[in-house]
Amino acid sequence: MTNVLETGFEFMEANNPNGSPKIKGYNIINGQLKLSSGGETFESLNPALLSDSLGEFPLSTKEDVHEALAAARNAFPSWAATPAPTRGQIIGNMGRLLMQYKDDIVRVETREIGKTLKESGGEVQEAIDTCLFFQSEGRRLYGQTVNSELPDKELFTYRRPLGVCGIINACNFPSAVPFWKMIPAIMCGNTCVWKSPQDSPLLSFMLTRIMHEAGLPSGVINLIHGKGSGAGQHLVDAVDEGLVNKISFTGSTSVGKMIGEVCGRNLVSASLELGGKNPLVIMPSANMENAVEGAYWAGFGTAGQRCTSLGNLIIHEEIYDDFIEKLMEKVRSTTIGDSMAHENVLYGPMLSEKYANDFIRDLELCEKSGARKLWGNGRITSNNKPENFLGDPEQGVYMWPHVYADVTEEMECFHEEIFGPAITIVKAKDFEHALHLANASPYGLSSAIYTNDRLEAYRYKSGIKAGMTGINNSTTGAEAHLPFGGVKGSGNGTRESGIWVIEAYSYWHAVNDELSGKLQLAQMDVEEIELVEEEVDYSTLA
Ligand code: UN1
Repeated sequence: MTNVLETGFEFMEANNPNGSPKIKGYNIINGQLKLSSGGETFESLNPALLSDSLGEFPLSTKEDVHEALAAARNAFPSWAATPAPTRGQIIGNMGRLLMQYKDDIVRVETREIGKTLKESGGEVQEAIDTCLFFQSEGRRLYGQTVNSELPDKELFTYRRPLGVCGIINACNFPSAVPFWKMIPAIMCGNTCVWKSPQDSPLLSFMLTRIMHEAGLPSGVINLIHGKGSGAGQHLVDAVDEGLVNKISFTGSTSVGKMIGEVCGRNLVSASLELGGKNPLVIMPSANMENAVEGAYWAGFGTAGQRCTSLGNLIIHEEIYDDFIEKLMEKVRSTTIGDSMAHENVLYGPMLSEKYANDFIRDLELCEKSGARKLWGNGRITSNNKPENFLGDPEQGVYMWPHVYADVTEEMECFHEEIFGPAITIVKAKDFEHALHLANASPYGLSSAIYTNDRLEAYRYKSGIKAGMTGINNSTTGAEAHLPFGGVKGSGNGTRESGIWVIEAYSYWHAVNDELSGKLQLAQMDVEEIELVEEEVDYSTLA
């Protein structure tokens, strides 16, 4: 067995044809590098260049998952007993190491999931921000002193850790989102088993190594690789076996509901951050250039693969045609390609072949629903590519930007999340109608409005059912210290980020300390203060 920090990275005998490194990846359990007990592996491919393999990673078995859970369980007592400011210091070290290695992490992230370098940079920064925020939260983690109703008695509240947390995230935010979950989890004194997304295992391996380099004791965070239906499912199944005290999941609503059911029947806490069909309303008083830019970025930045990406673009009828015309100018000239090879691309490939297939299926839903297609032609190939595609599209999994107009509430594509570069445009008769449409999908994650009418902005933010709302801003771009999460089909009401996430990884422990040396009964031995009954005629003052 090799300790994660006692060795460098192991490269496969044959690197890739283009010379890029291909590594042998491991699980990290109790600080040790481990292969799958079943001996099987899977590959991680660069979606911008499918011939570029980042490495081979263990396809973890149930046994591996259970070994990781046991490691987390063993590490729990001493980690929970480590002073919170010390836990915070280790988290601070993680933030500083992420800063030091930022350029390398950013390039690995872009190589592994195809996000542009600029966006990967933003995301790694979000992970750094999270560490810096929670470093000092370790010096707070406040409880309260509370007055007792009885004399010579004190009351206190303490935040206590939950135990072993199962962490499952999607690969679209493969560094920020696991940090949103694991950093507050360990700050509160919990230990974790992290099931890495199957499409970003190298990045997860790198980040877990950096966490250990920052001084994290063995067993506090255990990394297991594999597929959702394999290792991920074993982790969820372990809730039924009493081995997990918390699941934190970011992914689809259907999987989230399944996890919520398993956790619910075991009374285990679940944080569920699920899908969105985020509405963005454009009103006539808005600054049009600004609104076009915001809608375009919300819909097509990150190839539409954020859970906060724009879904339904709701435009007031007075400006419907003009707005679409301006938006289409931008859409038609979208620059797409591999950001490792070309500067200034708006977006790169889909996260992986799987995401591409799901996206194509969702496009069929738009076609079938009778929406009017204004732009887009499925997968980009050498015979089917938009004007500003850079490079050879056959080398990766690239999609056209898609725009569907004249969508109505009755259509299925109005209600379904389409994870990729596609937006559905809906016409609103007036503000009330626009607000109604914004609330009409089954989701409630992010939302936005462009208006210069303050009353409309006020009515929108108070009338919308969503976890997040942007005013004169796009639907994306939540900051690392505001609560992130949704309502309705977008989640179960838990939040990530900022001080609010602490609720999700700790429970309140109420302690009373009876100093009087005798049994004083609450409610019963409390001194009762009688009203002083006196007839006063206050009307004489009037
Ligand atoms: C996600 O898509 O799961 O608000 C997270 C945003 C980013 C995070 C997105 N800061 O768009």
